[in-house]
Amino acid sequence: MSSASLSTLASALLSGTVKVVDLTAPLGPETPVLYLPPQFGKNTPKVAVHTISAYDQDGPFWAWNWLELGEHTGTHFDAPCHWITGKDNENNTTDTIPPQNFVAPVNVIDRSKEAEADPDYLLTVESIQEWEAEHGEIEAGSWVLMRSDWYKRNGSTETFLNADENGPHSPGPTAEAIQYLLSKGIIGWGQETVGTDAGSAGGMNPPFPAHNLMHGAGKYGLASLSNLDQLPAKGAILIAAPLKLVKGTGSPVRALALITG
Ligand code: 23J
Ligand code: MN
Repeated sequence: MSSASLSTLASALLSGTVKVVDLTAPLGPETPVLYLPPQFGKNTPKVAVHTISAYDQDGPFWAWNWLELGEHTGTHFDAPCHWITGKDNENNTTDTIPPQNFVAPVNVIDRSKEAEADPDYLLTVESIQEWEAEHGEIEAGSWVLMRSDWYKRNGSTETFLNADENGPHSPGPTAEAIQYLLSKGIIGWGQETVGTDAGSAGGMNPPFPAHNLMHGAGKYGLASLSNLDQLPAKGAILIAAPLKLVKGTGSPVRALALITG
């Protein structure tokens, strides 16, 4: 590719004909985190911010904090080593994933109406194929994100996790949908809920199919995304780079999209 395409992009960014959309939720003590019932083991903590100094006797001219922060907190990236199926893959940790993989085209499947009508909505192969018939085929190397408008619930853990005595109710993909997307060669799957799987995914076959199948195939996940309602179905570029945590299984990210118009 000639350097002209990058100069075109540079001008478009400066003139505002290419815009940057923030796909990231606020990250702080109020950020909802996943809750797993006891049979699944331990849980991740909420964010804690500890003051080192605030222009005071602990640091007269400066303010700084240290954080207690789970890798899988808020808007975050799942690396293949997060799941047992991906544990022996090459370059499966946040510090070894090739940086080229952090910038890619993105397909956005809008199922917000369906998720509003049914919080347990599951994206199926047929539904993806309908989307492709309307918007074009999902290409190898691209991300697929499901828009559900679920991010509008992220102000409270209760509305975001949406659990009752039967467990959490939030949308996600079927195992077959993930298999289909993998057959297309996608690089990652993401959505707006607390994780990349549906609330009901613990009872699926395999359990947590987005995690199990994507990471087994060496691919990535993005969870707790925001503002997918600002993206076109096709044509945007997603930028989502995890911290270079040594042997990291995932990381909070500042997820961004470039869009035109
Ligand atoms: C561990 C177990 C189950 C799930 C998750 C983590 C996540 O959603 C995550 O943040 O990766 S569903
Ligand atoms: Mn995760």
